[in-house]
Amino acid sequence: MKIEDYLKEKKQLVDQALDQYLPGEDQYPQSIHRAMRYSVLGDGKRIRPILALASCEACGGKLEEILPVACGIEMIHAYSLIHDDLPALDNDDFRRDRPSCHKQFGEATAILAGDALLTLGMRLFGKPSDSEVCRAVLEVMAHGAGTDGMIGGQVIDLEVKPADRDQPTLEYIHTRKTGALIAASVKAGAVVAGADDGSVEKLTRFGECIGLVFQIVDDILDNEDYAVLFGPAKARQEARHLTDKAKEQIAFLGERGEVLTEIADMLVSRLK
Ligand code: GRG
Repeated sequence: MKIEDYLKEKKQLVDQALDQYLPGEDQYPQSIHRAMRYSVLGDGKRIRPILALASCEACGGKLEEILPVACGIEMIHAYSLIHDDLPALDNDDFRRDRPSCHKQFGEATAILAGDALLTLGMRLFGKPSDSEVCRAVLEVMAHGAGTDGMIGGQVIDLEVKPADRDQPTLEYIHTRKTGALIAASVKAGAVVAGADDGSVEKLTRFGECIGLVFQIVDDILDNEDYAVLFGPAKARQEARHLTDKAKEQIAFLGERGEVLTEIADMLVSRLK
């Protein structure tokens, strides 16, 4: 199967499951459920849940076990975007080509919609059939989304002005703000599949490398941080180097790692 077809098929699967896991628009209290659905079901790439599915499949796991976890991950991602767009943070009026959540529903509802998505996401991490797996997934995701992960990166991004960012600071921000949730998605897939510790470790390294690549490419496209510090050509070179490193980590998967390898190649060469 071509990678484009794989991504399309898995995006559809995730979108259908998200639709089912989210409370209905008419469910009381309607205002919050409408805001949650609006933000999650907007036109996103679903790269994090697809990585979780691909990682789980590469390790021989079952799709029905990872699907709720993958949806929980996308909900956490949607919450981070809602909160990031708020006036107190990035103050963005648009997200995914339409008004951001607070523009559409008001600030108070947007804050609560983000909170509710984080909570529902966590609830979905308790869905796999093995309780030990649920415990491990909760640990992986709470770590990836918390103060040593996404939130930690966001805090330093707020506190250190772009002009004052040296390479270690940039690396701290980017491995956490964007990279941690991407790495956690790949790791959660391996954990749900019941992969051995060595394999989980290698897949986590893969996730960390492509997570950083994702942000470096974002910077190149937006001419920010990495692109400013190193120049776009060197930043691109670093992204390619990290992609090679990522692929080395999963060489042990052989043919089963093909989809993840192609996703890594796609992320480094994306143009939007
Ligand atoms: C405010 C809790 C909190 C966290 C903020 C992820 C994040 C941390 C902020 C998002 C800011 C941002 C736009 C960063 C650039 C990289 C990024 C995460 C882009 C959006 O992710 P995509 O491209 O979006 O996967 P789609 O819409 O495709 O899901």
